[in-house]
Amino acid sequence: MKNEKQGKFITLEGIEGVGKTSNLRFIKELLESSGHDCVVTREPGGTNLGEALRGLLLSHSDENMSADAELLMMFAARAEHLSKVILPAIDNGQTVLCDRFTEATYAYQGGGRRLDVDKISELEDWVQGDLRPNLTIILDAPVEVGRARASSRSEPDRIEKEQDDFFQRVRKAYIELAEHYPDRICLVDASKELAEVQHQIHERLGEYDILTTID
Ligand code: Z5A
Repeated sequence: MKNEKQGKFITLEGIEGVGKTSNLRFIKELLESSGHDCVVTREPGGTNLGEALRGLLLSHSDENMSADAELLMMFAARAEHLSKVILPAIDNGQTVLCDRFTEATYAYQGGGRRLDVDKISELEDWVQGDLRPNLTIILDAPVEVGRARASSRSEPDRIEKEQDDFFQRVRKAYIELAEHYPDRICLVDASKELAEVQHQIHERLGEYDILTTID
């Protein structure tokens, strides 16, 4: 049975450079102004083990990592994150705001790497049980827009080194997720200027009843 005081679970998704990091702070402030006690975290990562796995997953090793190993490491990091951070916070009535979660696995490992979506779904059920985010906001923009914005930063990591067609498949998978689960996943047009993107995010949080004031 669900605890009355259970907190919300909100995730932010999108291809690289669409503005997740830029908008995470904005969302946190909106939530806090409605009385939410927020825990901000990220995937892969969020725990000591998760951050160590993140290092392995994104590092520039000469050795190719198999797609299955990549998938399993994402879920290993997620299992630890759920047990140490996400579930305790939700049970404590806090709102968890997470930079990427399982929708990224469907998009990158399912869409990008073309792994069997049924395998991902089995792992999702195994690791998460029936837990799904209350709301996933996908910041959507053409691949060239995200890549151009991200290009001003440091050297690309192992996944960022993929070619445009990989990211086109990732973007398509994200759009399909929003079409399949409109009750909990929405798109925001992130190609607009930041103020407009934030206006859309604010609207979505209202539409999905996330900003209801908490006493
Ligand atoms: N991954 C996976 O494969 N499977 C999984 O299950 C999970 C993850 C959980 C983690 O990356 C990698 O792991 C990711 C997917 C994979 N790999 N890739 N690619 P991450 O999430 O830590 O980092 P990222 O995807 O590389 O995100 P990012 O590049 O940091 O992008 P961002 O956070 O979305 O963008 P930003 O840093 O906020 O903005 C980029 C620049 O654009 C910056 O200069 C901003 O000032 C600017 N910006 C932002 N918004 C705007 C607007 N609206 N207009 C103009 N300029 C803007």
